[in-house]
This record gives sequence, structure tokens and C-alpha cells, in this order.
Amino acid sequence: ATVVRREDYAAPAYWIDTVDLCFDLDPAKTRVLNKMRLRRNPVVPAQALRLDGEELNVARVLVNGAGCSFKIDGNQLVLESLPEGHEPFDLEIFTICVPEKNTQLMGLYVSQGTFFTQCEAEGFRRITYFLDRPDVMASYTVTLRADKSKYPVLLSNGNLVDEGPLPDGRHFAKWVDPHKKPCYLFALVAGQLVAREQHIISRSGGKHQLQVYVRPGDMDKTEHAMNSLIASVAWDEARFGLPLDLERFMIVATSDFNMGAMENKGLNIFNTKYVLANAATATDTDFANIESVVGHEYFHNWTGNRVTCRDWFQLSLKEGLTVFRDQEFSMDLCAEPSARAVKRIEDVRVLRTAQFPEDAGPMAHPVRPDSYAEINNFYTVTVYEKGAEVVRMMQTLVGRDGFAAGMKLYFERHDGQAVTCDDFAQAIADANPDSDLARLLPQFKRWYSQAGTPHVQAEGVYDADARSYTLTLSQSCLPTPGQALKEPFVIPVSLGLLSADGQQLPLQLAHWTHAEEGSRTLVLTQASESFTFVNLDSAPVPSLLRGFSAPVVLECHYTDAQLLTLLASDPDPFNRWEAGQRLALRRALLAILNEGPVTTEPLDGAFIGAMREVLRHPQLDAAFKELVLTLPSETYIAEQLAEVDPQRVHAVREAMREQLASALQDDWVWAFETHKDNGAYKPDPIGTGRRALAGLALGMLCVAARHTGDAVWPGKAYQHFKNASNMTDRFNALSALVVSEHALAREALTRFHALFRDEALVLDKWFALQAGAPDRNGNVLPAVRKLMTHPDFNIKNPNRARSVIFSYCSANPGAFHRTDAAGYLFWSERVMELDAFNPQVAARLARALDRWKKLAEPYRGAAREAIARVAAKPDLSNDVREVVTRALA
Ligand code: B3K
Ligand code: ZN
Repeated sequence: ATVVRREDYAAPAYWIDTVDLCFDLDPAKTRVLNKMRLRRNPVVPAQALRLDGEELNVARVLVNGAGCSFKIDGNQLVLESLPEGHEPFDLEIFTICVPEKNTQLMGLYVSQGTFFTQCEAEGFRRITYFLDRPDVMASYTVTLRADKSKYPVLLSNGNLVDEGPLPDGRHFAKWVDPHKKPCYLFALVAGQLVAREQHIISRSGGKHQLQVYVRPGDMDKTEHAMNSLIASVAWDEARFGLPLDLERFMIVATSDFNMGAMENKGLNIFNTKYVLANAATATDTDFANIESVVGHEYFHNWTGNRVTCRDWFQLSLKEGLTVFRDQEFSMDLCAEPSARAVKRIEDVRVLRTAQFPEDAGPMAHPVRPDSYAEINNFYTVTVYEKGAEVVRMMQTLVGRDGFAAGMKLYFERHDGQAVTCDDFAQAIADANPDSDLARLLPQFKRWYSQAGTPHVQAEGVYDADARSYTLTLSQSCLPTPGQALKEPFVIPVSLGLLSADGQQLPLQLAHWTHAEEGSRTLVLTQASESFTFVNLDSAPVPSLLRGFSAPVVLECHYTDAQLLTLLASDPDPFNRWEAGQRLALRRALLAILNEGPVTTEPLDGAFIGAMREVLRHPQLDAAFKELVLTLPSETYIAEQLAEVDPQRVHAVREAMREQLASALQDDWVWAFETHKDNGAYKPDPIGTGRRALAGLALGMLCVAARHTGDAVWPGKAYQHFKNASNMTDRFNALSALVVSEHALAREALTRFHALFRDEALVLDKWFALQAGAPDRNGNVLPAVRKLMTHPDFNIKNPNRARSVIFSYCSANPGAFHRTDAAGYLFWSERVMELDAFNPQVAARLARALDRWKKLAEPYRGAAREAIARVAAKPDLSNDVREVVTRALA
């Protein structure tokens, strides 16, 4: 496979100004007539036109209406004798494709009898020959023709300008997109769909029609998506002054989709998972995810569509920025500051359990990568979530208003253009000329070019005579593939100081004239820097990196007493949570690194007491308590170790959970009883938090019961499961039974399946719960193999494949890492099986063994062998080939 390099970027030799597409839709044979108006790019030396195309049959090529010679060179159609000069010319290409055979779900495909498209990153070339690159932006007119009874709804980007009947029971619809766009934002949908509709008038008086299209039986699950869309439109206008620029904005849901959703101009296409929800079928987490994905795709309308990427290396230009925007959106929708903090903690948890491992593994790459073999492999947590953190640091450095001013300048400069990450950073800096960001911009941009997670070491020394405290911050970053040495980053460190009894102390650096209350942000730019705070009567407890002000690993030798102070009193909720995680992590690591068998009591009285305090706290809210009382994940714990024995990590975390369950039994009972009833279901932060804490409590009570053999709590869980009035409570109760392996779990699972046999998204949960179940005697892998023979299992459906295969390989380390290597064998079989029809999904699964080099024997050798087995397959896709090659490098 050829490697594409960022430094090789060259402007296109031709521009495509207009595209007129006409589709005769037929699953077995779709005809696509593509009429383009092109012109040579005057700044590029004259050369042949090379159009991209994949799995297309060419029937005809006309230049200015006359037949012309062309050749096919691999995946390109090459036209050598085009009119000379810079006058525009017409090119007409007629091709045929076979949507029903499209199992990759890239390009034009059929899902449950309905046509859908997915073009990002390079799917448009599977529909017609084109300059399939984001810097070629054209005006589109699209005519769809299809059988009227099978495909009554015909949708594409922009506005419907004409529609009507055709002979033989067919009909047509003609759409014009008023905005120029790159071809990756093209979309069409044709099938039997119904829509929830809402007309809105925006702040600035614009009238718009919003629609959410679903299959006929799903209308009762569209209200939340519509409300999320309405909220998104209002938020972007209020916070950034960015209005909806279309008369009509559509969301369409499909159950066959490789990822979450796609921001096609005016016609977003979504995985049903991120559209459909009602109280009976969706959990609070589903509701929250829908809100943020609907927001995310909508916000792309400006950050991605109006201003797009020059090339795919700039992907984070739109993705990092848009994740940042959807995170801010969800936070701004929270009425309480504590709910904002809960959202921040959840986002950081994703970053640290998924992105930090990526940044330390074989697929590590900068936020703006330098090369790729397959661009689809770079839709990563680094480009998305770390990219969002980079944008967040910019906001921290210039302030919220300064950031809004920077966004304004960005759109003034670049609306309608395809630009780079540099252009974005420059606009934010230029709008804030006196900021640290402007002063440090070239160094700040190392966040885009250097991979790896920086480590920041903090050392504090208190001088009683001088009444001063000197904090020394040092940074370093380990090598990543292709980058041996790293230059220092610009690291904003928000901090405060507390007294030993938890009072917030005034902050005064030696050269400041007066003290400040609360938090300050220091900016670390050197490998090591010291900051001296004055007027302190006793040694302070530093609260560092408040709100997780930079995506780094903070190493600070806190005493337990200091962490307990932070956990009890830090006014910064993030660091309060973080202190609890550090206390738990320290105990986990001690138990893991101890010689001999795993202790049954890794926790001490002080830790348990502190957890009880939080759980019983009269002021803290339930959502925050649930986060504090949840132990660090096995993945996160494993990342802290030089060599990982996954079974030992699992055993220690289980022992901690069992101890916490038993030691706090009365408190869990109290928590369950006082949080379980929430009245009418509302997926708001308060109700969500209460259900989360009640769910955790019930789970813990069942864990404790497993120990004692007591039947009361499993019995209550079963009742709760049966009588639940919403999916969150029902699923939490079901998980409590499955996780504690109680005999009632079987019965509950059977009942659950019977209740929801026609709800695909609920069945996904049913499969996932079983594939993710605890493994106490090697029973999970056989159960997973059996689930794959279940009549409801279908490996071709990505959601279903993920619910079984990924839940086992990527989310169940205690069951996947087996000493007999059978988990890895299963993984290699599935990667190869999936790769034969859906390389994108296969390549995601291939990433499950990214961290194999960190494993202890016998896991490491077995994992290597499994990866080598995949790599030895001769006809692998580019996607999987790139992942396994990097893993073995
Ligand atoms: N931009 C799409 C992702 C496309 C992935 C292509 N492999 C969804 C999103 O980030 O909003
Ligand atoms: Zn996105």
C-alpha cells in the first residue's frame, strides 16, 4: 500500500465548479450520470486529469459533448487530451455501481431496503469518478429517480426544487445545494421513511424546517433528537453567532452505519443509536450521547462544512474543534455548575482511558498526522479528543471571550475555504494579540506536530522562614514512532493552594503586588520552571491542573493525607474527583505489585471512610458521588504499569470492588433507598445522577450478596428489573444480576430478550452485557461464540458486531486475556472475517491488541502470534494491513 505524506500536498491541477448528478437508483444496478464543469488550475503546471474511482463500470465519457479517449490506471480515470487553455469545459461521465453488493458501507449502499451514502473520507469515488479531495469545492445539483412505491422519499443536500412522476411507477426529485462543498459532504437517501418535523424561527429571524427521518415504526423515538437539534441551533447562534444557513435541515437514521453519524451538508446521516430514544428503550447515557452527537454533527455545519479541511491531515481542524464545541454545548445546557464538572470528568475519563493508551502505543500519531496508508484509520481519539483538548487549551489561554473573538476572525478570513490547522491557530492568536497564545504560538503548535502524552512532574518546597512555597514543574515526553525527541510543550496549569484543613489560600506569586483568590493558570513553557508563592503561614496542599487544564499526566508525590484533604475540600470538583482516583489507584498498584497471591483486602480504613463521607455527603450531588465511588478502570490501571498481567489487574480491581461493596453495605442500602425513585422519567442531570447512583448501589449490594450468599438484594434487583419504568433502571438492575452472576440473571436475560425482541438497539445491549460479563471460570468466550450463532446475531451489521465482538475483545480485559490464548485466536479470526467485507470495522477491532508489548508473558508472546497470524494473510485491506504492520514494528 502506498503511504500518503502531509509534506507532499500539492494543489489540484483542475477545479470542479459545478456538478450535476443524475441517479437512476436500483439496488442491483444504479446508473450515475455525472456532468461537471471543470477548469485548469492556473497556478499548477498543465497535466492530465486524473479522477478517482473505485468499483465503478464506465459506460461513457464525453468532453464538451463529444466522445473522448480515456484510460483506466488502477483506481483512476485518466484524461490526457483535454482542451488547452484556461476556459472551463464540460465533462460527462456515465457509470454503473451495485449498491446491494456494497458491504463496506462506504459510497452508495442499501440498508433494510433504503439507499444511503457515506462519503467521508474517500467514499464519493465509489459513486462516480471525481477529484475526491476536500479542497475541491463545487456547487451540486442532484436528480434522484427511483421506483415510487419502494422509494417514496428521495433526499439529497440543500433545497428540493422540483419533483414529480415518471413513467413505469417511477418518480424523481431534484435538489440544489446553495453552498459549495467538497464531495465528502455529498449525501443521498431514498426509501420508505417518515419524518418528525418542526419549524423554527431563529434568534436572527431566520425560518427553518427541521426534520428527523426514521423508519415508520420509530416515530415515537424521535422527540429527543429533535429537541437536541433545536437546542443545537439556538446554542451555536447564542454562543458563537453562527446561524443555520439552510432553509431545511434533515437528519436521517440508519441501522447500518460504520460510525456514529455524518455531517453531510443539510442531510446528516446517523446511526440509529444516536437518534432513537424513549424512556422504555434508551438509557440516560444514550440520551446524553444523542444530545452530543446531534450537536456535534450540527456544529460541523460551520466547523467542517463552511470552512473545511485542505487535506485529510488537517482532520482535527474540524474534528477537534467540533468535539470541543459539542462538549461546551453539553456543559452549557447544564443548569448547575456541578453538572458541568460531571461532564468534564466524563470527557477526561474517555481521554485517559482511550487516548493516552493510543498515544503510548504503536498507532501514536500527532493531532495533525504526518502520513497514513489509510485515512480511515486516523479518525482516532487523538484527532478527536486530544484535538479538542488542544482547542480547549487555546480557550484557556485567551479566555472565553477571546476565544469567541478568535472564532469570529476565523470565519471572516476563511468562510468558504479549505484550510489548515495553522490557519485556525493563527486566527485565534491574531484576535488576541496580547495573549500568551499569541506570544507562544509556534511553540504552542507543537501540540499539533508532536505525538505522545507529556508528563509533568510537580515538586513543592515550603520555606517556613520565608513563608513561601516554591513549586517546580518539569515536563518530559517519551518517544513515539518516528519521533525520538520532543521539544517542550506550552502547558497551561490551573492551580490553587489549600491549607491542610482544606481552606483555599490566597495566591500570590513573589513578583505580584497582591494576592488573588481561587485559581490561577500558570503557563509552563520550559523543560523545568519554578514558581514561588509568598505570604503562606504553613505548607500548602497544591491543587494542580484544575479542571484538567492540559492533556498531560501529572506526577506529584502527594501524601495520603494531602489527597484526603483534596477529596474532602477542593473547591475544584475535577480535582476533588481526581484525588479519590489517585487514592484508589495507589492502592490498586500496591496490591498488583506485591508479591504473592492477590490480597482480598486491598483497601484500608482511611480510604473506605473517605468514600463513605463522599457517599453520605449532604451537599454533593448524586452524579458526582457515582463518579467518585467508581474505581479507576482496568485499562487505566494497566496504563500505569510497566508490565501488565491483565488477570492480576482484574483480580485486584475485583477485590477492591468487593471490599468496597461489603464495607459500605449499609451506606449502599441508604444510597439505593434514597435515590431509587425519581418520579416521571426525565433524562436531565439530576434524574440521571440519581439513577446512576442508585444503579451503582444496587450493583454493589449484589456484589456483596454474592460474597455472603444472601438472596435479599438479588431478589430486590430482580423485582426492580421487572417493575422498572425506564431502560436505565431496568438495565442497571439486569447488569447487577449478570455482574454478580446470580442464578436469577438467566431468567432476567430471557425475559429481557422477550420484551425487546423487536428493538434492535436494545438487543445490542443484551448482547453487549453478556459479552462483557465477568469471567470466573473461562465461560465468557464460549458464551460469546454461542452468541454469534444466535438467530439475532448478524456480523454484517456493525452495531451488532460491536455489541458482541468488540464488547468482548475491547471492553472485557479479564475475559479476553486468557492464559490459553483462546481470546486472541478469536480476535484474529474475527479481524480476518470482518476484513473480507468491512475493512473499516475490521481495522477498529484490530486495534484491540495495540498495547500487546506491555503485556507480561504468556500473554505477550501469544498476542504477538495472533497479530502475526493476521499480518500473514495475503489479501488484507489497507486498513487492517496498516494497523497490524504498525503493531508489529
Ligand atoms: N466526520 C464523520 C466521521 C467520518 C468517518 C469516516 N471514516 C463524523 C463526525 O466526526 O462527525
Ligand atoms: Zn465530527
